[in-house]
Amino acid sequence: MAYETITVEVEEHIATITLNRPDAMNALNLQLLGELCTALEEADASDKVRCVVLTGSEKAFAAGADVKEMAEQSFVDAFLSDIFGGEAERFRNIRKPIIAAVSGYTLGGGCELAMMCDIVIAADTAKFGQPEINLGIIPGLGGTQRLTRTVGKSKAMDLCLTGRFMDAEEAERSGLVSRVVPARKLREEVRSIAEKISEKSIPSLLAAKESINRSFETTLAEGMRHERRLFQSLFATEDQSEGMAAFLAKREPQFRDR
Ligand code: CO8
Repeated sequence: MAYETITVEVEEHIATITLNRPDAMNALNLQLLGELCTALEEADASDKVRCVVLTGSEKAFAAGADVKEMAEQSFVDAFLSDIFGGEAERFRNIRKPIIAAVSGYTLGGGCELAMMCDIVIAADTAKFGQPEINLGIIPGLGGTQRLTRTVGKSKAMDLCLTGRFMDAEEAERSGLVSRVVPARKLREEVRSIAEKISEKSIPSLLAAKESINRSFETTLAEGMRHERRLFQSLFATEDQSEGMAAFLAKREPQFRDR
């Protein structure tokens, strides 16, 4: 499929989706989010793809939702179109692992998009923030919800109420990103993480992602029950027998996604 605001490259088992609006710091508009969701759904449905990498440019992962597109919207426009609501739901439904590889500005909707991914790897040049308050609005794609669950109330308040940016080191310390790497090594490091993930059995990858995401939605007791059922269900797979047999025979497992 031909896209105008993203590029998609599939190499071996990894689909790399690159946000591509260089003139607007990869600002997220309806077209970009629509194309992104379609590309993610294609990757999710593909037998070949086992892991997705979502990235931007060196300057910006994404500097937020497109202010030019939003500026003239009235409440009724935003309410009736449920702006970005459908896309957020489509993103949430992706079952394969998604790694965000971010450098430069990762702001507003861009920071929220990174948080919608499963793992965030940051270049040391990355700058994170929820500057919506400077526009007379608040975050609308998880900046008050996912961010608070991720970095805690005090830092979420700090970021959302002042609109300040935080650097990659502070983001790692706060738990927003899992690793920080030198900018020139970002591509290579993320590739190696994606390759490592791609070697695993797809049923267990999907189950792990589903179970971790469930922890955001439910009580500990319910989450533990859900985890246990998924854990038990994996004993119905051939890959569980293979993984354990390989361990005991001191060899590498040959997973078949069955
Ligand atoms: N939207 C549209 N265009 C943008 C955006 C944006 N968010 N960010 C940058 N651009 C454009 C600029 O307008 C400029 O275009 P032009 O050359 O045509 O004037 C170009 O990108 C380059 O930007 P700058 O000249 O400003 O570059 P600087 O290096 O001086 O500054 C910054 C870079 C700091 C990133 C600056 O551009 C900036 O502050 N951008 C806006 C950041 C922001 O406020 N983001 C939050 C937006 S609101 C949001 O994300 C809400 C999400 C929730 C929506 C969900 C609804 C349910």
